Amino acid sequence: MERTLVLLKPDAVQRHLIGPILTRFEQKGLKLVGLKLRCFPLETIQQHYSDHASKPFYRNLVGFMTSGPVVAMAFDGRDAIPVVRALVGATNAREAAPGTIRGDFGMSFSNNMVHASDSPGAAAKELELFFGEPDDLIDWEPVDLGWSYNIEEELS
Ligand code: FUP
Repeated sequence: MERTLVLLKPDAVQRHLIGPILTRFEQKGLKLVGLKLRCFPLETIQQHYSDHASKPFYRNLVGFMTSGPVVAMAFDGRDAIPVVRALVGATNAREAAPGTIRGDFGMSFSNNMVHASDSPGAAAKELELFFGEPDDLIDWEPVDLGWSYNIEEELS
């Protein structure tokens, strides 16, 4: 099982897309284990995007991500990191494939609605940053687990 971080960016919140986007992840069979609506502090967002600190778009990106509420979510699933990235689609929403979240809901490169961890290392760091407090993450067992997966083949 892998755990990954998803952020619904301020454009998704302002455009009333929290429900439709969360539905995509739920319907896929990912297990929601953490959920927060916050205006995250500037320092949190700066740390989150620290790999991009030297890039020309960094200032705009941090300004955008602190411009309003963000929804942080954590999901569990087999191969959850690549599965979530595939559901989200290409960074530039205009180029993202139809059927992906960015491909279906957006037209912008920078206002692209969703962030998703891109590797196990990034996921670990990002989960600690957004869900690092005790009780932030909830472990629970969905009753349909044996229907979403073949337990013997995939979860043993
Ligand atoms: P992604 O992994 O698809 O979320 O994209 P990146 O980590 O490469 O970039 C983080 C965010 O910076 C993107 F979601 C959009 C923004 N960005 C720009 O605004 N301009 C760029 O040239 C590259 C990224």
